[in-house]
Amino acid sequence: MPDVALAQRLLNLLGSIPAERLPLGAAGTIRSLEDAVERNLERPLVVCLAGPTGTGKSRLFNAAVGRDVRAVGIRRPTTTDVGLAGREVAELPDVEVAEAPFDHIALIDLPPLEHDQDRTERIVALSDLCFVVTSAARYADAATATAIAIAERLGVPATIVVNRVPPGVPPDRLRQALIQRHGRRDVVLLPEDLAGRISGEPSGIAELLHLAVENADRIRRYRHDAAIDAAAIEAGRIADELDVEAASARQAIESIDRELARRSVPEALRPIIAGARWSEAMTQVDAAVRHEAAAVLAGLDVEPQADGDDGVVALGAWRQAVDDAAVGAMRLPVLRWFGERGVRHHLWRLAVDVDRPMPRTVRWWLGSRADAIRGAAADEFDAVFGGMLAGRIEPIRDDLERTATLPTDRIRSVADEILAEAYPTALFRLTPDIAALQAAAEAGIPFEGDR
Ligand SMILES: Nc1nc2c(ncn2[C@@H]2O[C@H](COP(=O)(O)OP(=O)(O)OP(=O)(O)O)[C@@H](O)[C@H]2O)c(=O)[nH]1
Ligand SMILES: [Mg+2]
Repeated sequence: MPDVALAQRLLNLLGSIPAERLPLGAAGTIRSLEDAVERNLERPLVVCLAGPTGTGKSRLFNAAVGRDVRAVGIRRPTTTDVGLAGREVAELPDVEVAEAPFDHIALIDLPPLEHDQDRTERIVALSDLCFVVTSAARYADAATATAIAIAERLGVPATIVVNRVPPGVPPDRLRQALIQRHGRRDVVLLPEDLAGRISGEPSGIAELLHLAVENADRIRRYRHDAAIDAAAIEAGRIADELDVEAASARQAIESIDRELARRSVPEALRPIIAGARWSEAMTQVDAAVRHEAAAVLAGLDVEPQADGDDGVVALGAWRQAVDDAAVGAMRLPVLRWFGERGVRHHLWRLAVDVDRPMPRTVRWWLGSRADAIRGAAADEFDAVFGGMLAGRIEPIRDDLERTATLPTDRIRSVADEILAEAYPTALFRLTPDIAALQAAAEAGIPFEGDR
């Protein structure tokens, strides 16, 4: 099982990109990633008990389940088939599932490794966590070493569970001996039950399974899922393709900004617009804006979008402002009353067509502020025209901006993290730190010494 949280993050990143922006085939990648995440979320944490014969695997299994579902015995081997409790495992459709008091875990009891190594390998391969069950008497034998080696080769984190540790054995010494034999690994010591109770009693195994569930995400991270890995590889390619698009979008944005800065009302159009009736003038301005917008986008592989009314509204607001400025500038109320009609009628035409001579009447009505008002109104007109032009380009520019800022770096880094080499399982510890270890000790889990 891989890091499902990472896979989920990759899925969210890919999902944040509008479908029409994704390259061909990306939809298929997203779907298979979705399936893989769902499958992984539904899948229980698969924990197997593997190891030499007679070390108490089946007894631990029974203790975890809370009743005698597996034969336990002195005959060697006792177990010849696979036992399963808690949850179904997709790869073991024919194995009956014993009900168990633990959630989220599928616990598997195995025949002894010496008697069925193939089966042990197959089951370890599909497990998330392997408890290599050995005993104080058998910890040093070849079957224990082989079980550890199998888990390691398959990239499955393993905890050595030393079962049946007699009361007289000093735990530190036993740990030291284990390190000498198998290297520094995750080791748990379970004391021998002198009363010889076979099942139905709470045992260290219950707490171990509890710890496993609490650390399920971390444990799953050791494994790879082929479907998620494949999707991560694809995601890297998708990010590369999107980067190409992003680069050309950035170029287009630069070119648009450059062109926008250069564009203004075409000089030849000014007298035509200024001379026309207001409604006709608006049509002319609108056509000029459209023409300039087309020029800004010339050579780019984009289409201007359908027009809105914003341009007309902006033009109306501008003319109102010109009117108000003209009327406000008239010195006397009586001039205002008479002048309103005549002067403002001229003023916006003067503002549009800066080469048009100012009629004496206008000059007379507005007095010394005539030039300033005309100049301000003209600047305002140019600004409104520029705003209309920018408004027409804006949706296209925004669209390009979105393409240019897709989270491709994050997609690549999450994909890389998914594909990064598996964590070294030799470093795996079921209890990740001293604090957790102490907490475990307080909870009665029989860990002793440090690691
Ligand atoms: N006293 C004591 N006996 C135990 C303990 N755990 C297991 N046994 C005994 O050891 C013997 C073997 O136990 P099993 O659970 O069958 O061992 P196993 O590892 O499943 O053996 P295989 O199925 O052959 O691999 C049985 O007689 C158990 O009663 C323990 O903690 N204390
Ligand atoms: Mg058994």
